[in-house]
Amino acid sequence: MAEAKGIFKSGFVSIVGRPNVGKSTLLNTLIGEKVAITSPKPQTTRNQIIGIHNAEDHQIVFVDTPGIHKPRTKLGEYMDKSVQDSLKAIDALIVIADVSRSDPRERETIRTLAENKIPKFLVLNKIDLVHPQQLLPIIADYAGDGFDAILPISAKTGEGVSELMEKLLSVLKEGPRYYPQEQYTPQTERQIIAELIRERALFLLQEEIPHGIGVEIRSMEEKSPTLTEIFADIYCERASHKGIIIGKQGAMLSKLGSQARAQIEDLLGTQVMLKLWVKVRPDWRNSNNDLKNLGYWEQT
Ligand SMILES: Nc1nc2c(ncn2[C@@H]2O[C@H](COP(=O)(O)OP(=O)(O)OP(=O)(O)O)[C@@H](O)[C@H]2O)c(=O)[nH]1
Ligand SMILES: [Mg+2]
Repeated sequence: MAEAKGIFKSGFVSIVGRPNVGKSTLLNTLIGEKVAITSPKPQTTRNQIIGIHNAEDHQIVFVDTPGIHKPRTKLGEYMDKSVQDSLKAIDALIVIADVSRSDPRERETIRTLAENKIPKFLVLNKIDLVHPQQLLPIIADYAGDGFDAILPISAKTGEGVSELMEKLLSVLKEGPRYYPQEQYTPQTERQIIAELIRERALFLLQEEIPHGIGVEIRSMEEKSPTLTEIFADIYCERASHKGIIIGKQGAMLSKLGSQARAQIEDLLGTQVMLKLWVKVRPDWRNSNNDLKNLGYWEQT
């Protein structure tokens, strides 16, 4: 960009919206790496996930957040606080709506978020699922809300994502490189691995069970340059859930383990020996201690 010559631009950009609208999918597409886990079930993301977009003349630090919902547990309150915290000290805001389904609560959430006085963009996601003509009334409906732009995109196919990036760059100001250029996330390998295991649980298990699951990496050891051994605990809330997670003769746990292992091997670039234990922790989502152990606590 000619006008940016000599100037290094940077900033923090939060990605917010209701559950399941595609915030984490967009983060991954923007970064070009799997930084955040995604799933067809709502309330997948539980805390702020940072993804860093690096270039020679700019750095954008994206903050993915949990979907905005009414908290019912301490974990829910923590998730809600993660969203509120992500709105402090940011340089721009991406608000996402899902155009493939209509939800009156979404309209209300977006109106509230539009009150933020920073540069803000409304992203209409999942356009690959609707006819272009369906977009016009939606755009018209949001037109008066004060967004700097309304951008139809598909986080999944990448359509419209480069236009969004250009819009962001046009509002970002001169600033420091907050993270080293080669870093695309500050999350630790342990954190990413715990999330990859949880993602497989979200895909493989039905309904409320995955929402009651937490994953703790007990140990991680490089046995050799080509082999990593990982022990992880899966917390669930009831003995009946434990039975379902383990499955008949261990079939479900073994499927979960082998799918997670494949993803972890991709991440680490070594072979992985993954040992999973399922533990019952009744009501862990309301226990300060358990939340702390699983990393759901004050983060800054
Ligand atoms: N067809 C289509 N599906 C999408 C698109 N973006 C996301 N999805 C799907 O929507 C579902 C939810 O995506 P996520 O990225 O996990 O949504 P999220 O907003 O992060 O959800 P929470 O973390 O639960 O708040 C997943 O099944 C995605 O594959 C899109 O552009 N098109
Ligand atoms: Mg998410």
